[in-house]
Amino acid sequence: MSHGALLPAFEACFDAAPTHVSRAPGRVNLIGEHTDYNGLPVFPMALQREVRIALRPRSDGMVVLRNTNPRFSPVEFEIGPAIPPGPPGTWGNYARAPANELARRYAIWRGFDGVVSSDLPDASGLSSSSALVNAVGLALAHINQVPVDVRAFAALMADAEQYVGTRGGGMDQAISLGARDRCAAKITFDPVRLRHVNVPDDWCVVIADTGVRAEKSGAARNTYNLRRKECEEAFRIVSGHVATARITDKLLTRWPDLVAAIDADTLVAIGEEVLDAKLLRRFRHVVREADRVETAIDRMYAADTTGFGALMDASHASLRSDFLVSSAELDELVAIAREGGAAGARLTGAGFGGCIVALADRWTVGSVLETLVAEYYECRNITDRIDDRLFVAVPSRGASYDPLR
Ligand code: NG1
Repeated sequence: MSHGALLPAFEACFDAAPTHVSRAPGRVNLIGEHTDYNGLPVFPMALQREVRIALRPRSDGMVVLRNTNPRFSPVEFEIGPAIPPGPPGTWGNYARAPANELARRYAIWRGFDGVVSSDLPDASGLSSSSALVNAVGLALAHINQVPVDVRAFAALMADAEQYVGTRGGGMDQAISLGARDRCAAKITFDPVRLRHVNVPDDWCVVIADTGVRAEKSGAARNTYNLRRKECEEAFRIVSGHVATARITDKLLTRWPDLVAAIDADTLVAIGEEVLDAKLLRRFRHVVREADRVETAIDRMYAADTTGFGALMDASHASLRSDFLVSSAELDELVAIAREGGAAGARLTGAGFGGCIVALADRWTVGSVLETLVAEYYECRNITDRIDDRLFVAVPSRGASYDPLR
């Protein structure tokens, strides 16, 4: 995205020139879904699409934001450690979130005037929300001389986003801040770490949007939070049983301890013994998905498209049947992508709507895109903004805060 209309828009709103641009990309998660809030690895990459804020620091503590998208009304608030939230689901809460958290930890006092623009579809599982949190957070940190160490800052931004009421994990903030060009990254948590892996040159990562919005600040939020609770409960029961039955002597206080101490097959077998049917499904998804992340990274190093694709298919099946976060439209897009020749496809992000990610190579990508257009979008008479709904992701660098002159 170029600065395009952003700078004139700022001048029209604030009658002055902006001094900086704070930008943060969205992401697509290749594999490792609903694992991050359990402290288990994920494997996303940042996109070429991003949230951008043209801004000018103020000499008081106000943050004054306008959005180039007329759907998003103006937002103004004063920085502080207990900022009252706007109505649930409104975009301004994603700007208040980092201001609130930074003010809880540092003596920040200086706000900014800003115009926000984004070429990321919102509520689509591509993490436009965390991109906004990061872009505002980075701006406030720089303006107030708060140190920005990417890994610590990613954890801080993940804590900040809890402000909106979704008990999310830390994947989105970490990849949006720490990504490298041409790379995906394995992210592990507590503390945040990124291992960058080159995406093979002839791999094409296709993103297709169902057009069904996955408002995580709305209805989907409750299901998302419920899944997190179910995972906590399953962990409590299984780790308790493992300790009582002395299956291992290791101390199991977190999910990563459990999956490191006991192999996936044995864990699922233990789950079958001690969990009820619903919790077993959630547990099985998390255990198997964590395993798939490790194997998928090996497959990427080996440039094994077929192997990576098969893991994506297995991930989708598990998210659909065990974790129950897919939808008819997501399943349909996945099936069409496979029919068009994709090596594998799955829902990406939280689910409940939003996007799928499909893996193709340079020889099959044309057919995958054409089949998706013909069998999903044209069938629904969706012809406008097709490039926003269906595109090939370019693994891109993470967020930055740059002077304009
Ligand atoms: P999206 O798809 O951006 O809503 C959410 C969480 C992630 C992760 C995925 C599921 C937030 C900000 N993001 O992503 O942390 O848990 O779901 O893997 O809550």
